[in-house]
Amino acid sequence: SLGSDSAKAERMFRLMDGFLKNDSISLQQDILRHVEYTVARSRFNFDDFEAYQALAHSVRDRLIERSHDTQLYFKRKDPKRVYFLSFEYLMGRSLSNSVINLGIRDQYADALSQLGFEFEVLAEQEGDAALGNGGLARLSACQMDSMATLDYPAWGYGLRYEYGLFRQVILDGFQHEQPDFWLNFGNPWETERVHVTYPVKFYGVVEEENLNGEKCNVWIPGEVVEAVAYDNPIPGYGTRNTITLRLWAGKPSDQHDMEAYNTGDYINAVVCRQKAENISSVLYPDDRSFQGKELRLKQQYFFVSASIQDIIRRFREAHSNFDEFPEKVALQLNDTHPSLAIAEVMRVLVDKEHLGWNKAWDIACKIFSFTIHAVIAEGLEKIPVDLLGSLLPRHLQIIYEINFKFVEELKKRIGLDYNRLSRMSIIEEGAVKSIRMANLAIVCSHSVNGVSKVHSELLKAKLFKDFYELWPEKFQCKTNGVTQRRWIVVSNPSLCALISKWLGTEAWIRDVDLLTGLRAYAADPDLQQEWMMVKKVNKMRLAEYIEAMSGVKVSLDAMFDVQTKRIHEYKRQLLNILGIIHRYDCIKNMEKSQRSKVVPRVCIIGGKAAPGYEIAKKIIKLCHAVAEKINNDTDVGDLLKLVFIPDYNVSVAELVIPGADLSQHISTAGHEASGTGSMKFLMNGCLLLATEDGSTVEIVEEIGADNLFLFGAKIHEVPKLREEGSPKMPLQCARVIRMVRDGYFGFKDYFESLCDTVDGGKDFYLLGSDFESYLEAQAAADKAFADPNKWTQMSILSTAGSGRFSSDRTIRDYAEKTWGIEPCRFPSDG
Ligand code: 4GP
Repeated sequence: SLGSDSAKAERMFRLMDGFLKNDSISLQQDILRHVEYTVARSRFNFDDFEAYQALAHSVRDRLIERSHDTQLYFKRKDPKRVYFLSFEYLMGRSLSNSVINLGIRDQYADALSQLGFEFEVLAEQEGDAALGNGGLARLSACQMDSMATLDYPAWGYGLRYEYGLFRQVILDGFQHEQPDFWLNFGNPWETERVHVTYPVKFYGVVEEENLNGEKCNVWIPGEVVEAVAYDNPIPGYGTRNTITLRLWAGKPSDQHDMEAYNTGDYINAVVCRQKAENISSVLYPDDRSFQGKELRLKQQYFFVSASIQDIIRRFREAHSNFDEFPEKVALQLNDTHPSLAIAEVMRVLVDKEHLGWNKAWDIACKIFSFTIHAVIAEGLEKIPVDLLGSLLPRHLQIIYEINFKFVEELKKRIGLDYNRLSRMSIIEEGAVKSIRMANLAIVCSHSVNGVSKVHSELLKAKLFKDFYELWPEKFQCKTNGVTQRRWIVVSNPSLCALISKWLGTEAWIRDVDLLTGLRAYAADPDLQQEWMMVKKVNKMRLAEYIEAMSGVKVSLDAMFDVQTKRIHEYKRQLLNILGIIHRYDCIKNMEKSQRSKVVPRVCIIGGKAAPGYEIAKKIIKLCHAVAEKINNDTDVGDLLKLVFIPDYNVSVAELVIPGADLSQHISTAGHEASGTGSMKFLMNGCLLLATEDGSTVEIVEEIGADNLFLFGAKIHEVPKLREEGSPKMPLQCARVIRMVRDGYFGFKDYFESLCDTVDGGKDFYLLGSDFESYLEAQAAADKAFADPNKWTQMSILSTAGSGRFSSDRTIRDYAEKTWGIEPCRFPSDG
């Protein structure tokens, strides 16, 4: 214990600068020690992978030290903490990010070179931690980095899936999914906390008992699974603070299904128990489209229950009165996935702490806030009542009770408007009676936010109009951001150095608004020259990767035009491919003498399709079929190339984004909640070709409409265009679709249903009506690229304007306006 003498404790914190030293000799010794004793290889004989493991362990030691200091400091200061509950995190690799945030990358690089290894080569040995699907999951990772850097007393909670997002393997142009058993070779970054375990209950019955004359509900579970904590340190940049991402894994519990053991069916009992342990085994690979799967519901409750037990245990260490709970705890629901936490908090406060319903509800309403990442009603999670009732009988009762009280209150406010009452009810009647998780989250949360201005407005005007009218003050906007540490400092070191040189400081890495200082030099020929060189080096890196992956050699003089993100109809990779076919067709039909005027392009597409999403898989196949044709056409040569980058993930993104000249964010207006890829490209001085959707609208506000290539229908125009349908199909679009239909790229029958989505009468995503304006934007991009100075100026202005899209800004906003928390910085350097 640090005792009550706070001056003494303060001094101790100041004195203690960690046991581990960071000079080259100490680092070398540490690495070799881990080779010998952790990896258990001879220090005289180990390969790159073993060197990476030892290196990672030595970095982890430093992270652990800091994380202990941070937790101890938080404990002493006892600030209000935020607990970020997210079902998915796309952390990617940890090594480079950690040593950069710790401020010891160069020291490590030096130590390794003394040992005969290269830092960059070892960094490539690390696999990605891919415990998430797409935007939502990577956003969680960026936000963790910002919470640590800004010294907020924060915890992340999630699930430690044994199989992360599937690996995408392309065979004959078709996507195949392979399991990502990322823990096969161990995970040097995590620490298993064998003592931090909680029982998580499922099934069973609820019985009423009499407690001191009061009726109370007791849940007798049918199954118990143990949750074990695995801690992943998240170091801040420029601070000693290192926070924790705590991920839960399922483990056998002594209490599990005792009945089965007693009946003597030992083997069966063990097998059943193993099933229970599999709760955390696999990540669902569909973003926004699963419905009512028992395992998924189990996963959600498992992680929520363990997290809430952990949070309450921590609170109780310092407090005995739950009145103080809202002053010490903020719980952030990252989408609906963790919203069972509401019922769980109520269960604990009512059934176990016996606070009484009203008091418990009052507390719950003060601690929860809710971020929604969906745009359309179909994307909202619903859980069949029967399923919930069998798996979590007490929670179903609690949700019914919450709903009953809510509807009663609502009747008082709005009268007997049954349509509206039934729209707002947490319970959806119908063929399958279900719980609307978003409604549950909104009813309880004191703040509900969308992830861009446009999205937040859409929530108010459409998806949650009824709720907005009832509680306008609840509805907020928190435009997403990404961390410049990962997306510039780690992934684009040459740009990082260049920016620091011209700004005369590295302070922008913590204070990203300073990037606007680049605006003053955007037209400076010296900066432009250096800027172009950096881009060239990054393009070279990317070109080498492309050649290694696909055998296609690409010209560095060509414009690298990238669209990388999950494959979805609304994201319109198909529009991109049709545009490429059009370009190809134009080149083919051009007089040879005209070809010298064509701006050469390398079109790069990458992304995964959910395994059950047929149309998305066809888009991937079409991309390959078109690439096959174009890349082997000697008529076209370097004027046009198309490559699909397989298995797009965080570490591939780190390579692709810095090397892009142009990137496409071309969702049908009104469908992308925010989009965060665009922000990463923007930071890296890549020009955007985009529709006015999601966060692009704010990017335009920041950098000006003439600094990017906008096209397409605006949000308010979409409904009318949809009504008009195919008549708007322009000739050029009809022609390229015809080429696909006629089998110009082969697989005629297979592509038929894909073509139908465009010219089959509906064209729901408006490829036809946006086609001409898309081609115009592409032509404008060509024209700008032909003028390297102008292009480079636009590129510099893109980076200069990207500061507003840092997750630091987003997190500060959440901290101040939603969570009510303050920085709590370990006093190591002052
Ligand atoms: C995504 C949204 O589709 C994207 O627009 C947004 O930028 C991102 O969340 C972060 O807010 N949604 C998901 C998902 O990834 O699984 O719903």
